[in-house]
Amino acid sequence: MNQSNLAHVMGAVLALSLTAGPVLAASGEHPGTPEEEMRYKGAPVPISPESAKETLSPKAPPLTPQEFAVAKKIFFERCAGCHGVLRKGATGKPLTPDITLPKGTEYLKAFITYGSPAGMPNWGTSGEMTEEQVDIMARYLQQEPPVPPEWGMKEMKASWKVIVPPEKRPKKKMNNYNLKNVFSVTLRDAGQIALVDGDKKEIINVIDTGYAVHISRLSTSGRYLFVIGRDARVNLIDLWMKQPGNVAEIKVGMEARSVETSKYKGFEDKYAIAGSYWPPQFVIMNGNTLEPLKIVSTRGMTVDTQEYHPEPRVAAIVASHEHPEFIVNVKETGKVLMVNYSDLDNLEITSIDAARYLHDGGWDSTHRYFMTAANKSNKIAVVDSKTDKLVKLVEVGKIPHPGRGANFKDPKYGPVWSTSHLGDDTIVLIGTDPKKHKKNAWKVVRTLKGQGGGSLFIKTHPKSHHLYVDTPLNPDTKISQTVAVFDLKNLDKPYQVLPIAEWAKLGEGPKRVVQPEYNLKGDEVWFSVWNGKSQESALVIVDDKTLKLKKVIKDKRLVTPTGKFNVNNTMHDVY
Ligand code: DHE
Repeated sequence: MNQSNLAHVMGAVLALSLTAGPVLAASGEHPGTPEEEMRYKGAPVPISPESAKETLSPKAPPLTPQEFAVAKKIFFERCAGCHGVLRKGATGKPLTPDITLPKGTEYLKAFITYGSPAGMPNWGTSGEMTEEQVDIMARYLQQEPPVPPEWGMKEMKASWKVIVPPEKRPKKKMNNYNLKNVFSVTLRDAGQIALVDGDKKEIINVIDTGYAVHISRLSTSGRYLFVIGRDARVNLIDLWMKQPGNVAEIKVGMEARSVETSKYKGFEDKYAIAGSYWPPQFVIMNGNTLEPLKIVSTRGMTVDTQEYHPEPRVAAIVASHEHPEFIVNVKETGKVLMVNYSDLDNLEITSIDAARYLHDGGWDSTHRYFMTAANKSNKIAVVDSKTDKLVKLVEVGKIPHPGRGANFKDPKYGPVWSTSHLGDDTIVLIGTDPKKHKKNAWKVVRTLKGQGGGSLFIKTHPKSHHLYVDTPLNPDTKISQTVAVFDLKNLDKPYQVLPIAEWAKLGEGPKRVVQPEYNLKGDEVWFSVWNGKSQESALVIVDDKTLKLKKVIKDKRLVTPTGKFNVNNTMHDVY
């Protein structure tokens, strides 16, 4: 079993143990968590366990310092992604001592050892964990959670490097690449990105970035590329250089997922922002150098029960086109923060109540309304970036996961934004035009049936009449290795299935087909065929008109490609 499966099992066993009562393994399911979602959530937390200070809780069974070290490592690598570093609960159930202490060591041990009989492998009897480790984990969970250190201005400044200062950078573009058609491709497990020339379909350069690198975003001018790793390292890449490469870097915390740049008139290329999972905060930086300027904590009260949450992680961030504002999704509190960057010394933040747990999202076609997934609430929150108000919480399917979503005109209902789901096979279309199609606005006007659950990303382009829906986390390889294409001119027509992984002609491996991304012209769609770290992966390019294979890019350097960010489409929020 690989580490990520292990993590899910661990999460499943623990969560089950704390919710199912004292009957051993009464249900075979991770409560409320479909298999597709569990596959998604298990990345190890890149916080060094040694840095998290433990205190012995007098009421809990004792642990030696060595046992603490073992338990922390297991917990950070395998459980914290779902349960939170402080075990306060997120997509996984809370595992704080007020819950675990009354259950006791023997109870916890039994669940960790035997797991659940209905298909979920178990720790002890599977041999993944020794009896001793099970015992350590059972005792560890009754202790107060060890708290990793904070990461403030001092630590950020110490990690900050300007590799090429702005005055030493080119004054004009020094290469002949058609930059608007360059793709930044996440090489997840290599901790790198590949810059790929979209015209020639060749790798320009492979650049070192953070651990388990996650997303790329562009500055307004398109000159600077920002990349963030799960270890909270941000890299600033200058695309004007003869050989584009890193010009600055910083570590903004210990774990992070999102980065964005200022896009409002007069602030182009001026600021960048990065949000972190740990510590729960965001930082506004100088857009040319990554110098950290302002750090803001996101700790606070949850939107619904209005209880204090010590670890509200920062999920998606988008830059407003209506005001000099960053729009920051705070996952565990369920609040959307409109952070006005026009005066960093007198920072104005409008806090909008949405729902838990906020994750990803994108703009409607007018770039006024931010459509964002509150995934555990099965809702899309619509935020008006002009009035800085919540417009609506729209009920959708199970665990919406739009990426940035897809905008198009429904032949019957007018402009819509759409999302697929992790937890079911539907694609919902939400009306987004409150002026000309008032009665359809902020309502699900149509629901399409896709191939299955486990979808992460959906994409179209203003010049295309196709809608692509991936399903990389579906347990059936016939579904995870293919993509569904809908015809937007005739939504009643059944979708077509493109055998993307088969076209790539790779060897063994999961070969998940993930994240459609268009080229500059909007006439090609690029897919990653995401294989294991030591296996061959590929990029597959489809001709959008004919839906035929156009090109497969294979290269030893393309290790675990996942996200792809076309410079033009990312700069201008085209999706
Ligand atoms: Fe992502 C976007 C968080 C796992 C590929 N992912 C995002 C965003 C967040 C997020 C908050 C929105 C950023 C923004 O717009 O500012 N992702 C997380 C997780 O917490 C999670 C569930 C588990 C983890 O431990 O990291 C997770 N993500 C994954 C993957 O396993 C994916 C499929 C492969 C990979 O590269 O790791 C993955 N996430 C992506 C991609 C985007 C993304 C490609 C950007 C989509 C876009 O079109 O902008």
